[in-house]
Amino acid sequence: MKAYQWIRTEVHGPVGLVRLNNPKALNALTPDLMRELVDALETWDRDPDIGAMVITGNEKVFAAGADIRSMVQATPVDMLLSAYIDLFDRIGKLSKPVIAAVSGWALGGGFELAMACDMIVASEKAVFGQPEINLGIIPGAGGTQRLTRTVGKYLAMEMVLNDRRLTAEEAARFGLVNRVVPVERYLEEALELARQIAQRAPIAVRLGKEAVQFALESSLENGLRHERRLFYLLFATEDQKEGMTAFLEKRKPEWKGR
Ligand code: DAK
Repeated sequence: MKAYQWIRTEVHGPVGLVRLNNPKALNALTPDLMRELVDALETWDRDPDIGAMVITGNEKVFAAGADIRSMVQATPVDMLLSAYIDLFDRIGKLSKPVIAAVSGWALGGGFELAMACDMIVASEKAVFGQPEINLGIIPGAGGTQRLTRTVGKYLAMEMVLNDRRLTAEEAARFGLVNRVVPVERYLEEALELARQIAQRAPIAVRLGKEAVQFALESSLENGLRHERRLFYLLFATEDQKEGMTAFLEKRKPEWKGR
């Protein structure tokens, strides 16, 4: 893995970890930082030795949003042409699972980044919010769409229109996070979850992720049809034969990712 300026990368067995590293601006997501983040994640997405990825910040802040400094004087055309949103979309298109390990602030684009991940593990100090209204704008990287699909219209309205922020416990109650753990343990917990998933049948994990994502984009009928095709496809894998044979032989399966 290359040396990056705005992120730190570590490999923990089959898990790739990215630490956002722009501490002077509370991990504000500058275009350069986003470019490095996506580059690291896409590199691991292609690496057969990596099965899952974790994105984290530090105990005080996950990310305080897009870089306000670089947007003050922007025109609509600047925003339209900015690479920012394409970079966000590329995170949503990764085929391996990505877990956000969040402590402290996850605001604006930082919260949208967490929501673009597949799972969220929160420390009890995490705070989630879409404060863009304070800047005279609205969320632009999924914050009105992903949030509403998860928490429903009424709470999303309050968060988007009036900067209602959620504590970790509230976020758990509204289904926004997978679990809340003490601050000393949130990163280890996210890494352990990633490690467990990375040890499972890789193609089934990949297609399972695709199927769950599709549920957010389609009618139930189309979603069920799509699920069934992916289900049938798995019967063409060696891992399906191995998984079922191992069950019957009362042994652990050995996955090949084929
Ligand atoms: N951008 C740039 N700098 C930031 C920043 C940000 N988002 N957040 C914090 N900083 C900087 C502060 O300016 C300050 O810098 P110095 O004054 O030291 O130079 C330093 O980080 C420490 O911040 P504070 O002094 O404010 O720290 P506090 O602990 O007092 O407060 C806070 C922490 C997180 C509550 C506060 O910093 C805060 O409210 N930050 C802004 C949060 C926010 O409004 N986030 C939304 C940003 S807008 C797009 C789609 C989406 C987007 C963009 C484009 N396209 C479709 C193209 C997304 C937009 C956003 O996310």
